[in-house]
Amino acid sequence: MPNPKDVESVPRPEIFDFDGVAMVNAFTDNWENVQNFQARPDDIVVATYPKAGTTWVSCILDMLYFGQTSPERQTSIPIYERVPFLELSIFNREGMNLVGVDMVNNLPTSPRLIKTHVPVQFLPKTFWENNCRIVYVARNAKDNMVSYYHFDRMNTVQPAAGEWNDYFQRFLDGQLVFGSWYDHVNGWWQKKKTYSKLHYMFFEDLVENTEQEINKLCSFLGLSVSQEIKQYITGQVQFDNMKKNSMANYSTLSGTVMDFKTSPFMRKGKVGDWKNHFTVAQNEKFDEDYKQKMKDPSLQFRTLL
Ligand code: PPS
Repeated sequence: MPNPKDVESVPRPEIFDFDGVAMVNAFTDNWENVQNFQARPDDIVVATYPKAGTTWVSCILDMLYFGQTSPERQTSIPIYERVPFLELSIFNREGMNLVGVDMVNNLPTSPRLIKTHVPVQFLPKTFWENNCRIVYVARNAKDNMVSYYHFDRMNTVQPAAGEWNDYFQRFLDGQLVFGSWYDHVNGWWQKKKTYSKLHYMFFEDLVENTEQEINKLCSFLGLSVSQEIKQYITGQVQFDNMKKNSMANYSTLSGTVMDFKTSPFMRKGKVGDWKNHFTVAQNEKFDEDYKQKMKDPSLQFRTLL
């Protein structure tokens, strides 16, 4: 187990091109089993570009489905075990075996809640064949980049973050793990136009009105949940509560793959933190580049509330 003080010296993986998408081994080593994964019709997928609100929505879904029947889950099982990360394959590393496909196949629950960061073209085909429900969460690119930067500083499964200015350019170039944010959010948005069981939601809307987003999720999932329970869940998943909840805040991985002394997983949870990172010149460059890449006027993000 690396000493968190030594996070700088832990070897980091190399990024490589994987069918046009930047990836690292931890997400491609088990690729055949990922692609051959057998979905069930009631499986629910939480798909996101990294750092867009996966954990937040995973906790909401877990409480909606299992909060009444087995509330002890939320206080005894880390979120990454309740909602496994399908393509993750960390084997024999720091004494850890986290193999997403196996973790999903061993889930005792129904429905199974499954996390993925793959771009739409990589989702295993049985999810489409079984007409599974998919919740896609998107976050504005500027805050997404900042959150990812701090995550890459502290997560040894990821390539090193390096200097901020360099990181900024790699984000624009689509050279972070799971590839281009622009391709990711657009790819899933286009899919929504033809696949009705895809619910596309925004991190900013969740911050602005969590309860309203929970209501929309319930309609999409066909769940009838009392107002009282929805309000209870809304309270439980507010940032400050999740930050101190060791089953939601990834602290059980701190000191192994993650180093919370460098940056915690639950960092700020805000809209607009990019303003504390972007220089004026970077912001201008970003906006110009964004216009070139984001051509569909129906997909709009808010960078401030
Ligand atoms: S991961 O590693 O891709 O699964 O990360 P992910 O969960 O998608 O994103 C982590 C960011 O989401 C923030 N977060 C929240 N914000 C507000 N409220 C709640 N409840 C919440 N839960 C998680 C988390 O703090 C990360 O964002 P930043 O901006 O870094 O704080």
